[in-house]
Amino acid sequence: MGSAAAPLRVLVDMDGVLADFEGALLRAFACRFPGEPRVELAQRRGFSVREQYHGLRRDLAEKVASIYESPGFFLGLDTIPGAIEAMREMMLMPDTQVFICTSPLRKYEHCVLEKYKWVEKHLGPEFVERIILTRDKTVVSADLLFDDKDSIRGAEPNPSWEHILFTCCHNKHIELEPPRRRLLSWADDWRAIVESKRRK
Ligand code: U2P
Ligand code: MG
Repeated sequence: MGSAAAPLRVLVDMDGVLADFEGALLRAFACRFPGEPRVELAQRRGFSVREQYHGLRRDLAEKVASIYESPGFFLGLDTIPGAIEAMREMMLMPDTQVFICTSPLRKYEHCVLEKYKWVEKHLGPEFVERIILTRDKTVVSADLLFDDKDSIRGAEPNPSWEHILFTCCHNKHIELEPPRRRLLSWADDWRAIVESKRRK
C-alpha cells in the first residue's frame, strides 16, 4: 500500500526574519536619544539589544527597551527584503504547512496586538490564522524553524524542528557547529532547505 508523505511543517520567526526589528530600533533610538551613544548595526553582537546597550552603559538598557516597548514600534517595522514573497510562495507549496512563530515581549501590552496587525497588514488575514505566539518555541512541533536567535532553549530539550539560523546583524559573526545550517537572507536558497526535509 502506498503511503502519502506527511506534509512538511515550517515555522518562520517574525522579528529579524520577516520584520526588521534591528533597523527600526536603531533609527528610533537615534531620533529619541540623539546625544547618547548607540550601537550601529555593524557593531551588533548577541541576540539581545538590551544586553548590548547595558554593556555600553548600564542606564542605556532601559532607554533602548523603552523604544521597543513604545506603542507603534512593532506595527511600524519594515519588512525584511524578500520575506513577503517567500512566505506567499511557501504557503502555496504542496504538502507544506507554514506558521509564523514569534515570542511576545514580557511587556506585552502593545507588542501582541501590533504583531497581529503587522501580519494582517503585510501578509493578509490568511496568515493571521497561522500565528503561533509563544515564549517557548521548543514545545511547538515542526520540521523546520527559521529564526535569527542563535540559541533557542525551552522546556523541551530535544525540539522536533531543525533550527535554521537566519542571518541578522547580531548573529553574522557566529560560526555554527556542523551540522547546523544558516539561511543568509530570503535571496538565499530557502527552497532547497525546505525540500531537504521532505521524507523520501
Ligand atoms: O523578547 C520577545 C521577542 O521580541 C523580539 N526581540 C526582543 C528583544 C531583542 O533584543 N530582539 C528581538 O528580536 C523577538 O521576537 P521574535 O524574533 O520571536 O519575533 C523576541 O523573541
Ligand atoms: Mg527573531
